[in-house]
Amino acid sequence: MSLARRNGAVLGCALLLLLAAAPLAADEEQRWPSTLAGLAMMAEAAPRIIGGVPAGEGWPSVVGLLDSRITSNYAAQFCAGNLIAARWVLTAAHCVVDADTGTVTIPERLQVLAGTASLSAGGRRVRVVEVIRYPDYDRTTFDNDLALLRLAEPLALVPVRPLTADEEEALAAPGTLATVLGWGNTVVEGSAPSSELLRAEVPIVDSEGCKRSYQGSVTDNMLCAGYPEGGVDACQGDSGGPLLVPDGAGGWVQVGIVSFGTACAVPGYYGVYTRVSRAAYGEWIEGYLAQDQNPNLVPVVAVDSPDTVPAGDVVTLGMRARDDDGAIVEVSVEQIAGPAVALRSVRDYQDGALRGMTAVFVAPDVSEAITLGFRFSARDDDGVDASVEVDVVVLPRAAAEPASNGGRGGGGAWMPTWLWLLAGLGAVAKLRRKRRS
Ligand code: 4AZ
Repeated sequence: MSLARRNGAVLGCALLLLLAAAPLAADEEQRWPSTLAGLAMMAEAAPRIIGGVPAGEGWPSVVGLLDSRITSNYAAQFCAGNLIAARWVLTAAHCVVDADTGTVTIPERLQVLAGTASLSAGGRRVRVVEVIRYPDYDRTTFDNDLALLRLAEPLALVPVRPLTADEEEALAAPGTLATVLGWGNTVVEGSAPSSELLRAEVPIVDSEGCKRSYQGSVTDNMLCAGYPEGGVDACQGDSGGPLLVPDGAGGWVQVGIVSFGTACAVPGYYGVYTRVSRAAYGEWIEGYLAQDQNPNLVPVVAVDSPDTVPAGDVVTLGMRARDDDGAIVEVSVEQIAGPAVALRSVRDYQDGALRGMTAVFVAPDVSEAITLGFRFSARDDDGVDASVEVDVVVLPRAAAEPASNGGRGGGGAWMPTWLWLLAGLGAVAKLRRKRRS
């Protein structure tokens, strides 16, 4: 589910939570009248709905996905994920892609809660520096529902790796009892997310049975788990969390990602999971994880800019940054030479990752040629900076050659798409590249 929707749902269910006396954070319980507190304790002892039991602290790879704008972990949690390597979390694409627009959530909006089974105590919020949805994710069918989150730092927690295609038969055959974990909804009707990590055991179901029950909307990229009679299932808020099976050596391996289902725990409808063992997923994931084996590389910064511009024109400068072993976390621009111009800049994102910056200014009115200098900088997730300086010569109107700026300008309309078309203008040759690290 999208960030906004969960936030709404969480707010909406706050009252319901109180009325149902579902377990709340310990410090919140203490503020309740004693009768309510008593009710809360009864609810704590009652069997968890949708067949879950408190998971305890033995699941360090399971992390909560939080909306970074919300300070309470309980209110901020909207999905889950699984740490598959020290700085990589595997989650559902639908957790980080807007269902209506397809926009990928920017990393700054996300945090990962790691190192705790409780949303009310312990653990640590870790920054996300890159959100990568699987390229073939289909937000209307939920096909290929997976995404990777690159964390700002490696975590000293034991990861649980994804199941590979050749292990599927031995470790995840139909009938295998798998374990699903999450902080999601604990009631079939209404909304009561859990403040403690819950776990439930569900058998893996053969694909034919699952496809029948969902009448064709389940693809070979999906896997089902659950009981025909219902009663045990993942639910809203568990999305993105892992479905695990024993790895045969005393550990666990991730076989699924909580993806969707018709309601929760109802008869005739299994829980549907992303089938992690698809060979294409393995290759895609490996490509990103392999980055961690590289030594740190400094970010590379390139700027597209025209050599010369006529006075009065709207000028667009585009900076692209790249970091082969990680992610760009900050970009900036400053003017370093010439009469000050009012520089407007915006960060550019692609697939949720910071990719660069676009800066726009109006070339000042001049009677003779002047040179304006700008410095673009980028910082990567290892804290390494790189920068590039670029000069733009402003010519008096009369002296300006009409074609020198590709006919751009005219009324200040800003068209970023032009920017990349200008790359071949040879402007890059004029750059004075300066790196510092
Ligand atoms: C959800 O909305 C969701 N019963 C997750 C899992 C299931 C249903 C809905 C499976 O995030």
